[in-house]
Amino acid sequence: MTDRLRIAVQKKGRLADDSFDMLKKCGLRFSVRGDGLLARVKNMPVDLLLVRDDDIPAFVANGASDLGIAGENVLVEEVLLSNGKMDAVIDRRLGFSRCKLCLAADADGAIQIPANLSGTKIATTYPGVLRNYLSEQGIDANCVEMKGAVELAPSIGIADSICDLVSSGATLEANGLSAFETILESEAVLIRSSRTLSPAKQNIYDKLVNRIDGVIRSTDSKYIMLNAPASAIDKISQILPGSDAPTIIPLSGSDDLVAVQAVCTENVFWETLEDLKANGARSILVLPIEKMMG
Ligand code: PRT
Ligand code: ZN
Repeated sequence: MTDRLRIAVQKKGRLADDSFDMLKKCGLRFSVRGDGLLARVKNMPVDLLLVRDDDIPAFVANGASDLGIAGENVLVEEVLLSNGKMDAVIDRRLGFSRCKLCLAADADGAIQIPANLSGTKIATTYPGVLRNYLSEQGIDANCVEMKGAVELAPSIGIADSICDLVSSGATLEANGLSAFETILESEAVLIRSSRTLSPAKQNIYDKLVNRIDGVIRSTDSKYIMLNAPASAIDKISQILPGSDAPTIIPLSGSDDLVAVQAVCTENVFWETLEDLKANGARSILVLPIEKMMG
């Protein structure tokens, strides 16, 4: 039987679509349908194990899967609940599904800073991370474990505050709550264990992570083309975000103007374009980059 690399991915939920998207951008061809637990990649020896996000770190740790894609929040929680015994670590950060695990309470209530939590009840779906934080800070508070709808706990009197994930902040606001402390900043991560892969799987892994790195870099990267007076090149090169030496090309029929082309590895905002224009750049074009390999 040929070795196939197995990756555990959330089947359905906030992480699922972005995880599938990233793997598709890496050139993997697969379809996810029905109740199947396994999706076979057609053009690479890779199988996707489709599961709930909370199970992903354990599946990687116990060898049911070679890799996994999950929120850092879930990885940290599962490792803490295992008292650090779970063999699952971050291989690399993936840059999507960013969120924060925050402490929040009634915007005008008695709890405004972490020290106010002493002797109170905090509702959460992250008891591991919360207890770890409380003990590190020397705060003596009670953790009320819930499976969901944590934001409702203060209004129905189950707890005095909450510890929950926040992305836009709309849920907190809708429930009259306000975040006063961030315990953990999270994004999607690729998870692996300390086990050595077979040479065949290692080969597939090397190829895959090379492509993942290319996808991550190209997500924020842009190709910029502009014309500018030769005398402005130094200033313009400094403004271009995250670019190495730009390519400078003389323009036919012009002694003074040159064309500048550069790969910018950081986000290019409108402000950057306005800054470039103010420094003499004209005909500025910003193009997306689909793939990159170093
Ligand atoms: O079924 P399964 O167990 O697989 O999924 P799940 O329901 O446990 O998780 P899911 O799909 O909701 O989230 C998966 C992962 O997405 C999380 O573990 C995080 O890593 C990441 N993520 C990013 C988020 C959020 N943003 C997020 N905003 N997960 C949850 N939320 C919730 C939060 O709990 C709160 O209820 O969204 C609400 C707050 O959102 P805002 O935008 O109103 O602030
Ligand atoms: Zn879950």
